[in-house]
Order: sequence, then structure tokens, then C-alpha cells
Amino acid sequence: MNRCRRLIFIFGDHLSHRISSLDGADPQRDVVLMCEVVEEATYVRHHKKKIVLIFSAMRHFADELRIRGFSVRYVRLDDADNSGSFTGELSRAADMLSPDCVVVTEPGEWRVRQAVSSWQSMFGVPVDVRPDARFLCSHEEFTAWADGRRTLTMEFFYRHMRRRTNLLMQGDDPVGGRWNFDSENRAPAKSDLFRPARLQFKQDTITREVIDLVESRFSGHMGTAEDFNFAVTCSDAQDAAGVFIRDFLPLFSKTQDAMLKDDALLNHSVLSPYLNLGLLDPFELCKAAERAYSEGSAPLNAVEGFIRQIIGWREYVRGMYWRLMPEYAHRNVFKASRPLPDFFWTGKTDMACLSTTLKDTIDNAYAHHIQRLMVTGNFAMLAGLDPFALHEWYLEVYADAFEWVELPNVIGMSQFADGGLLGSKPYCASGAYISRMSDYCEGCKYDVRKKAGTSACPFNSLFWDFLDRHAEQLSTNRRLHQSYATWRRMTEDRRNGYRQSASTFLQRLDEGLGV
Ligand code: FAD
Ligand code: DLZ
Ligand code: SF4
Repeated sequence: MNRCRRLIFIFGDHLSHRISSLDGADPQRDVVLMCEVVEEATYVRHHKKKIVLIFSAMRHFADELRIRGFSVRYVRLDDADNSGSFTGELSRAADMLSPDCVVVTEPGEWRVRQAVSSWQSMFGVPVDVRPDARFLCSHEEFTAWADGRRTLTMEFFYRHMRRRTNLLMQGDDPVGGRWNFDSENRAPAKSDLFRPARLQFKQDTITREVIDLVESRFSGHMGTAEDFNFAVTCSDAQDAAGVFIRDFLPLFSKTQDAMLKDDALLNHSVLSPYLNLGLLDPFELCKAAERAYSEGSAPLNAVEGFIRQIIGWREYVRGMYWRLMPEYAHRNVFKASRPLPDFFWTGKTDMACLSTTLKDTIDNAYAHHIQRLMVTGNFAMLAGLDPFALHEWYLEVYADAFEWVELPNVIGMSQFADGGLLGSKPYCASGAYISRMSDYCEGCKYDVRKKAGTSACPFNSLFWDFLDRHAEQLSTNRRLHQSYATWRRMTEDRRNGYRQSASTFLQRLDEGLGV
């Protein structure tokens, strides 16, 4: 190839034709670089379906760019000279093309941002790192919102974003007179034989090739890719979003906190992988949901709940990630250090809630929010699992996991390892919560009504033991006052029963015995 003007580096989660690195691009003179590299697939051992999703979507996106007239230097994982890393691939491309400058949209992970920031001096070529305009809140806006506040509560950030985006607003006021309808979203669910089917996308030649590659190169990674059926193009992702808005959004909020063993998705959108890769635009998706409300096809509580997750939680955790990294990743306020048990990779445990959630995860590279928060996350916190190891596990197993969104959800929201920067109280719960919100306990080897002893639900003793162990940090938390008052009202015998049951359970865990 001849000397190019700009070398535009597009990462695997930048797959939008409106990505800022393409702004002002000249297909005649600029070259796009995309590469599949082993370092990215193995720095944690990503689930096979996740790697297939990323590689197949990257290959489709490269083809779309070529159709638009771009020269694309696409490096496949099995290309003979593939160096295996972003920096190595940039080095090879720069040697060959001698670009005047390199253009890249800011990466979504601290680790990659560190690499990018070394490129200019390393290669002696100007590197233009552009803001990622797919997010609705820039770093500057988040900083301006956060600076000077004593607590960074998501709900206030969300209101700021509602006003800024004008979504579900009537002048200065929220449509319906309330900002948040969350209290209407806590119903358990029943199996629904008539729940509409999900779109499942057929494997085309590109995806098939990638599946073979991933199955052979990453055979030891979690799951199988053989039954892969995700969307891998913007157009298919838009179809998936259309079906969600038509068939599932109307019931989204009602069952948002519910869990069912034979219904892994309930009314969740399963759109996070597409949003995070760039195949779907978050603002357009919110506008489509808002339209469903204004046209009368979805109720306000459902649409508000859905929009809140995207312009509220999604933007908020990204803002917090960049504000608090890199030391945030190592927060560990409870000094928890237990390694993750093997069943996090096999799903083999007698605890039905965990085995169902883990099996869903292994099969689908997906589990919905309440499974992640109140089953695996809750268990990990109560059992004192190492939060950093847990973060790596979440990053590994979910198709939508990129550090900017995964890490604050794990370290902050789910483990409270940051001592409450993200949430006002730990999401800890006994078996009663899981029993109320799911059908997992029916048929579990453990008895959710039993408080202590070997046949009692382990969540019960672990819950009280956790509060007891961390009373110094937590007993002054206003939102835990009632739990601590209950704990104090118990007889010493009862408290000791909980402590003993928890200790026996944790010892079995440490010895690698079945639980
Ligand atoms: P829906 O329930 O349909 O929600 C709609 C959209 O809202 C999601 O697609 C997502 O983009 C956004 N959203 C909802 N909740 C959150 C949240 N807490 N933070 C950020 N965005 C949110 N989400 C990821 O995208 N990647 C992750 O790696 C990830 N890891 C998580 C780890 C833990 C421990 C927890 C508790 C949550 C995590 N989440 C993560 C947030 C949330 O669980 C997922 O976004 C959601 O389950 C994705 O499924 P869905 O598309 O069906 O979501
Ligand atoms: C997660 C991932 C994987 C498995 N493979 C690649 C890859 O080969 N090429 C690529 O460009 N991106 C990949 N990614 C995403 C990156 O690891 C990383 O998460 C993002 O670029 C965010 O910085
Ligand atoms: Fe989970 Fe306990 Fe219910 Fe079993 S009884 S499914 S361990 S909450």
C-alpha cells in the first residue's frame, strides 16, 4: 500500500459507522486498521460466545466499511504475522503505511488507554485520540456534575440526564409527574408459556468460520460457540431492538427484579452486547422506547425504567469508572480474599439459585441483572470472595462485559468493596429474598425456611454472619438499622447457630468440598 494520510484504528467495541474516529475520514486516502489479537482474547479467558460475537461483528463491520469505499487493513487472528497485540499491530501497520497520523476513538478500558497513550512517543507519529461520542455524557460533563457533591447518587445524575436529553420530559418536569417508577417494578414473575419468542440470528459463512476458529484456538474457555445466535451487524441488532420494544418492553418493569428457572431472559432486552459493541446507539434506542410510550404501546413505568437503565445507570457507571480508576479496581473495604470456588466455572453446586444462574451464564454468556446482583454477586459478598478475582470472572463470562461498565457494577454496586461510593448500602440478602423473587428454591436441596444447620439455605446463615463480621463498617448504615436491630434482638444461642453454620459452610468451600 502507498503512504496513507490517516491510519484509523477501530477497536472491537467501536463498531459504529458514526464512531468519532471516522469523523472527516477520507476513504480515498485514509486506511482503517482493525485487528483480532490474542492478547485481548486471553488477558481474561473470555467466554467463547463473547469472542465469536466480537470477531464476527468486527469482520462484518470491516466488510461494510469496504462497501463504503474504505481501504481496511483487517488482521485476522490466524494471519501468519499477527503480533498478538494492539501495539504490535499498530507498529506493523505504521511500518507499512507510514501514516501522517493515527486516529483512534478513546478506548473503553483503562488498560487499553494506557497503551494508546504511549503510542505517540513510541512511533513518532501524532496520535489523535477522540472522545467517544456514543456516550451521552462526556467526561467533562460528568466531572462538572460530580465535582463538589458530597455523595454521587445515581438518581440525581439520572435527573440531570433526563433534563439534558429531554427524554420523557414535559418542559422542566418529568412526564407523569415522577422521575422514577422503580417501586412498581418489584413483582415476582410466573412462568409464561405465551411469552413471545426471541429473535435468533442464523450463522452465516463469516460467523461459521469464526466459530471454528474460536472452538479450536480457545477450546479451554467457558461455554460453547456452536449454538451461537447473536446479531453481528447493526441491522440485525436493530431488528432485535425492534422486537424487544414491540413484544417485551410493555412488561419490562413488572418483572425486572424477578427470576425464573425456565425463563432465563424474562422481559429483559438482552441488548447490552449490541449497545456496548456499538451496533446499537443508546440515544436512538431510548427515543424508540419513548415513542412506544407516546404511541400508547408501552406504559410509562416500563419505558421510564428502561430509559433509566441506559441514560442513568449505564452513563453513571462509565462516569464513575473514569473518575475513580485505576485504584478503584483494587478497592476491598471488607478485605475479602477467598478464591472463587470451581463451581463458578462448572455450575456444579447443590444451591439451585447459583446452579441455575451459572448454567445460564455458561450456556448463554448472559444472565440478567438480578441474577448477577442478587445471586452470584450476593453470594460472593456474603462468602467473602476476593472482589478483584470476582471482577475478572464477570469480565470473562458475559458477552456484554467491558471493564468500564463491568468493574463499577462488580466492585461498587454488587460487592460494596468501595465502601459506598456507588451505592448507599450493600446488596446483601438472605434466602428469603431469593425465595420471594424466584422459583429457584422449589426443589433446591437446601431448605430456605430453615435458619441454621446443614440442610438450611446457606444464604441465611451467611447473611447474618456477614453482618456480624462487618458490624464495625456497616452497623451505622441507616439502611441496615433494621437488620442490625433484628440481629441484636436474637438470643446469643441463635446468633451462635448462624455463626457456626456459616463457618461450617465456608470451611467446606475452602476445602473444595461440594456445597
Ligand atoms: P436490561 O435489563 O434490558 O436493561 C437495559 C439496558 O440498560 C442494558 O442493556 C444496559 O445497557 C443498561 N443497564 C442496565 N443496568 C445497568 C447497570 N447496572 N449498569 C450499566 N448499564 C445498565 N452491564 C453490562 O453492560 N456489562 C457488564 O459487564 C455488566 N456487568 C455487571 C455485573 C454485575 C455484578 C451487575 C450487578 C451488573 C452488571 N451489568 C453489566 C449491568 C446489567 O446487569 C446488564 O447491563 C444487564 O443485565 C444487561 O442485560 P439486558 O440488556 O437484558 O438489560
Ligand atoms: C474483548 C475483545 C476481544 C476478545 N478481542 C478483541 C480483538 O481481537 N480486537 C479488538 O479490537 N478488540 C477486542 N476485544 C475488545 C477489547 O479487549 C477492549 O475491551 C476494547 O477495545 C476496550 O478498550
Ligand atoms: Fe438458593 Fe437457598 Fe433457595 Fe436453595 S434454598 S435456591 S440455596 S436461596
